[in-house]
Amino acid sequence: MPITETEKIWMDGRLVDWKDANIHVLTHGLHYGSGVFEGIRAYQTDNGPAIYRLEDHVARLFDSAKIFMIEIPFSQSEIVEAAKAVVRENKLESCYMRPIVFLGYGEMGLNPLSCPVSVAIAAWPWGAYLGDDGTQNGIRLKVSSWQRHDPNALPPAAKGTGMYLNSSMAKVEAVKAGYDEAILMSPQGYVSECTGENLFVIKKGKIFTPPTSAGALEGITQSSVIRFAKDLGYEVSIENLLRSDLYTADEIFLCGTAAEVVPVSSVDDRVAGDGKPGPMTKALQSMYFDAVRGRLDAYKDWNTYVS
Ligand code: PPE
Repeated sequence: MPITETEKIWMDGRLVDWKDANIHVLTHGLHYGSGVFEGIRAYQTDNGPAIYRLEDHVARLFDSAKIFMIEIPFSQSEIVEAAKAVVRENKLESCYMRPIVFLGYGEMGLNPLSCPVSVAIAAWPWGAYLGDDGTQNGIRLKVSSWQRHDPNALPPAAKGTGMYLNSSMAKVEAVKAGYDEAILMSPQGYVSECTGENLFVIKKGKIFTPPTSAGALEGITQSSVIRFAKDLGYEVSIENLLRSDLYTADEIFLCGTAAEVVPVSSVDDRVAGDGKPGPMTKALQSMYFDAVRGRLDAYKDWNTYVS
């Protein structure tokens, strides 16, 4: 999806012009994928723009960095304030935000421990990641021939930049085959997640989503949806799912910061329910869109206003 340029990017402690946020070609992260990142959204609310679950995203960024032994040269609260400044200074009403921490220029080779660490936060207006039609009517999924990485090869709890070659290959394969998005299975044969979204399956009124041990990122949108579902009185279970559970589901949806909440109309050409977004999916989707826009009192703690 194309990027719309904005004015300023926060880089290593200060706001620089968009065109000046550059790096050297021998940057460690470019060669070895040695970086961690987040995807965050800010939404327009009645009290101005609010970043959704900012503190949780920043905490996960620091967890990801810790897993790879990358030391972030800022505190969590400095990054929180920097993120707010990026939305404010670019005068954005709603946007997608990309904080990234990466090993910079100065060392080459696989021992990165003395490499300088850079941090940047960019933000730009970004529409529906899987298309407006997908958000409304549902998307078609395909189980990938690529597996999610084993937790002892690359830890799924970390959002490491290099790890996304796996997702990218699965995405390309699915799109070239005429589908919208891919589902990755774990090496143990359980359903893991999509290329950049967590997956939910609904069967006989009960909601299921795979655990981190199946290779899924512990999604922040996933955790919002679990709370909404419980508050609506639905039963939710985090457990391993088989490929056939996808084929016999009454409803399926996926969720993530970029994608938001998106209904699934079919998996490997097996139609989910009647192929239209189901009632529980629609209820959770509309709750999500209300919560991110600060319209639900119960979840206002999750909206961080930028000014
Ligand atoms: N799984 C993966 C692999 C993933 O990348 C994401 C976010 C999720 C699940 C959902 O996590 P959360 O955003 O906390 O609900 N993917 C980010 C990057 C997508 C991209 O294309 O780049 C995102 O949604 O911002």
